[in-house]
Parts: sequence; C-alpha cells; structure tokens
Amino acid sequence: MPTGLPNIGVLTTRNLRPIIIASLAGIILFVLFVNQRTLHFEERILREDTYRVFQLSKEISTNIKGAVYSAAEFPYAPCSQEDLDALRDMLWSYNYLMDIGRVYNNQVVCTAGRGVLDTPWPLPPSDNRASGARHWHDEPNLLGQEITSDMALYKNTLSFTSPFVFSQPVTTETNIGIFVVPSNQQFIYRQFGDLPVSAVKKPDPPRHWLPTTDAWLKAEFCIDDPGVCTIGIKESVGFFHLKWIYQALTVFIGANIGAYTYMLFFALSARRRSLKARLKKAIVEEKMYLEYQPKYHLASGRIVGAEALIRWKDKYLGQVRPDLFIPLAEKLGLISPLTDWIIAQTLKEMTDILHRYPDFHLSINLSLQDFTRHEVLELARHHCLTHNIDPAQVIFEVTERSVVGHESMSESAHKFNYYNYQISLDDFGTGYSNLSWLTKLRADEIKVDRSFTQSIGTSSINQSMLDAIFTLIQKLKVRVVFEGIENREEVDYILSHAPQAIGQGWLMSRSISAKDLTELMEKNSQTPDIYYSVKDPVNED
Ligand code: G
Ligand code: G
Ligand code: MN
Repeated sequence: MPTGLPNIGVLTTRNLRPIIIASLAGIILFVLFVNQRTLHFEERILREDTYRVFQLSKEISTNIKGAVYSAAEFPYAPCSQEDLDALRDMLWSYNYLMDIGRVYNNQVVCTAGRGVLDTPWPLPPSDNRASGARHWHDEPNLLGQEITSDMALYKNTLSFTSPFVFSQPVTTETNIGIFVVPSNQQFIYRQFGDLPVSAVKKPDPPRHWLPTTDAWLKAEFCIDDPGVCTIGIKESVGFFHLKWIYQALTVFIGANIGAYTYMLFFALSARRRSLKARLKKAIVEEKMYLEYQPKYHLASGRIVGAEALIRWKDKYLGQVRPDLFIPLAEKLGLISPLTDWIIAQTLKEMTDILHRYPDFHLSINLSLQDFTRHEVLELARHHCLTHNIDPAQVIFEVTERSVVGHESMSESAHKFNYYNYQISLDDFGTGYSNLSWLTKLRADEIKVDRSFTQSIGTSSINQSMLDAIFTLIQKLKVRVVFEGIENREEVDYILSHAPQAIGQGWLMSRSISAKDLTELMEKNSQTPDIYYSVKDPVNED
C-alpha cells in the first residue's frame, strides 16, 4: 500500500470518538424525523376516521332536525288518522330515522310505526338539551326489546334514530376516541373507540418537536346548522409508542446515517487535503512538465507557433487536469511560483525552435493574478536575455474570467506592450465584456473559444455568434486563432469567412512534447500539412 496518503479506511481509537458523536447526532436527528413522520401519519388517519364519522353525523342530524321541525308544524290534531298518515308519509324521506311519534305529558302516545299506543310509554329522564330539543342516547325504545336507539324530542314530536346507522366499525385504531357532540358540547351524542369520555375534554395538542410519552393528537370538525361537532382524540402517539422493532430500526439507521455521513465528509476533505498537499509538493519540487499544441496558418498549412500547456502526472492521483489544479493553485496562492516556473522552463525548452524559426511564436497562458504582477515581466525579460530570445516572439494569453477592474488591466497591457510582448485574448466570446476589453487591452490576437468552432454545422446560438465574430474581426484587423478544430468542415467554414485565420485543434495536433514539436517543425517547414478539403475553399462561400 502506498504511504503518504491518509489512512481513511482504518479505524483507530483517535478517530473513533468523532464517529460515535456523529452516530449519536444521527440517531437524535433520525428519531426526530421518524417521530414527525409518525405523528403526521397518525394525524392523517385520525382526521380521516373523524371526518367519516362527522359526515354521517351531519346527515343524521339533518334528518332528525328536518323531520321533527316539520312534524311539529303539522296542522292536524296529534295522533289523529291524518296526523299518523302524514307522519308515515314523511318517514319515507328520512333514511336514518326508524320511527317518529307524538308526546303528551311526557309520555309517547302514538308513533307512525305503531299507531296509537294501548298504553302510553313514559319517556326516560334526560337533561341533554341542544338546539331546542331534548336528546336521549341509546335508550331501550318503546318496543321494550334489546334494541336501543337515540331519540330527540322537539315540542311534541319525538324521533327515533335507526340503531343501524353506525353498524360498520368507524375505526380500526386503538387509543382513539371519536365523539359526536352538539355545538354547545354539553353532552355526547355518540362515542366510538376505546378512550374514556373524559378524553373529549383534551385541548389542542402543542406542536412539539421532541417525542414525549404523553403526546396526543386531536381532530375537530363542526357545522353550524344542524349544530354538531365531531372530535377525534388519539393518545399514545409518536416515536415512543412505536413497536420496539421500529424504534430499534430507527436507532440503527440513524446511527448509520450519522457515521457514514461523517466518514464521507472525512474522506472528501482528506482527498482535498491530499490534492492540495500534493499540488504544493509538485510545484515546490518542480514535478510538472510542459506540452505544446501547435498553431497552424490554415490556408498554407504552416505552423506559426505553439501554446505551452502545463501537465501534471501525480504518482497517486494520476494525470490531473489543469482545469482542476490551476484554479486550485490560484485559490491556494500558488499560482505565482507555478507561472514563474512555467515561464523559465518553456523559454529554456523553446530556445532552439525560437532561434531557428524567427516567425514562430510561443504562447504562454497567464492567470489573471499573473497578468497584474510586475515580476512576471521582469522574469520573462530576464530569461529572454539569458537565452537571447526576441520578446516579440512571446505571446501571453489572458482570459477575462475575472472581476479585476479594466483600468488595472489596461495598465498591465501597456507594460506588456512596452516590453514588446504580444497579448492574446483567450477564450474569446465566453466572457461578458469582450469588446471594451479588446480596445483597452489592445490585444494582438484573439483566440475564439472552442465552443464557437464546435458550433459550426449546427444551428445553435453559438453558430450565429460565430458569424457575428467573423464580421467583427474583419473590422478589427486583429489576428484570430480558432481553438478546438476537430474536423475539415470546420476548417473549410472558417477559411471561407476568414482566409487568414490561424487554427489550433486535435485535427492538426494534440499537445506534444518539446522534442516531438522540434521534429514536427522540421517536417512542416519542408512540407506543410493541408487540412482543408481539396476543393478550393478560399473562393467558396
Ligand atoms: O490543454 P489543457 O487541457 O491543458 O488546458 C486546460 C486549461 O488549463 C485551459 O484553460 C488552459 O488555458 C489552462 N492552462 C494550461 N496550461 C496553463 C498554464 O501554463 N498556465 C495557466 N495559467 N493556465 C494553463
Ligand atoms: O483555454 P485554453 O485555450 O488554454 O485551453 C486549451 C484547452 O483546449 C486544453 O484543454 C486542450 O486540451 C483543449 N483542446 C485543444 N484542442 C482541442 C480540440 O481540438 N478539441 C477539444 N475538445 N479540446 C481541445
Ligand atoms: Mn490558452
């Protein structure tokens, strides 16, 4: 196993404690979560059950009220033949009523079902009053049988509710109470579930986040006319009343979530730390190397220069892409030593080629931090002098992905011009203020971002942008490089709009070592490579 990398897979007593703390935190959070979900679920069931009872109670109350109110207004003599007939006719329209009768002197004298009674039936006592009526719950009715029913008395009219209206069980829950009460809540019409009557007095439960043993839930539905409410109460709710197997599972899962989350973060930060550490080491120990991607004058097929590109192959991390480590180096404040090394190294490596081909230009990428740093200029000058290199053969590429003020940028651009270096605006088209930049920077070259090259042949917005860029560069008379050329159609299209364009891309060459570049230059100076289609593209539109 390679040493030098953090031991993230191995548990030691030193890193056991944070894992335990993370597990505990995971348990607490997950218990809270499960408690909330459980309460939510239990509340939904309670509301559903309570609401079902409410709906039925509402209809029953409407039946009773409708029947007794209208029967009280009949114009016939009570218990006369006309009265009994009218009561019988009426009973048909109230499906929750079993019978309806007349009361005189607190005794039932006649009903629609039985006609005039031989002996009047005395009403049992009841103090339950609501909506101007007296109510009885579950009284043995006048049949004197086992059957009990609810009764309501309004003036001299008495209704008997069918005992079968709630024949279906209304809930399958335990520790539940569903109570049907009048609006004044003075007594209880009906009661379901296994909770005692006292439960109906429970107030609305507080909304607590922590699980408690005495938590309860409440649901309440009311209607004004007929004035009836249904109150559902559920006790023994929440996490502490789950089955022990679910509680154990919750603790287990919570502990795992906590521990794994911790280990994931630990592993990620360890990786980051190691990437950082290894980048620092690589820069300090000059463990990086350079490759060069040639730039071609497309119409003639001649190489006119090359761009130096940094490469890093780490022993453990493998080939790390510059788009990953350059921004990291910038963030860590390591970009200056890196750039300084690149400048020194590339000018050394390219000395021969630059001497042998005076038209050849070397492009060096700069970060924005480098561009405004005076030492870069001094350093480059120093190495140009040492190797006897003409600064005019050196191009510095800058991108504008930054918020640095334009003033300081143009100031820096002046200095580069003063030292005779060229400036190239990299990734042109991807920033936000290219035009004003172009004038401020007085760039000698622009490199059109490869997203535009790759839009050729598509009908994307970038393709339209590209056509606008062609128009622009004709006016600006600036040297233009097209990045990312991957096929001949792209070359043809570019040449038909910009005959003097320079191109860079995998069609011509990927980035190669300095040694390979030397050989390629040799070949190319004798027989240039032609990359466009055979038909004359220059005169073709
Ligand atoms: O060709 P490559 O995949 O290496 O390029 C990826 C990115 O890294 C490009 O945006 C390129 O500009 C940047 N880059 C490559 N080499 C250098 C370098 O030497 N210095 C800086 N600052 N950026 C570089
Ligand atoms: O931002 P800059 O221009 O420095 O980036 C150069 C980048 O472009 C490098 O990542 C390089 O590998 C990449 N590149 C060079 N030629 C091509 C090409 O033809 N196609 C694609 N997709 N990428 C390319
Ligand atoms: Mn570049």
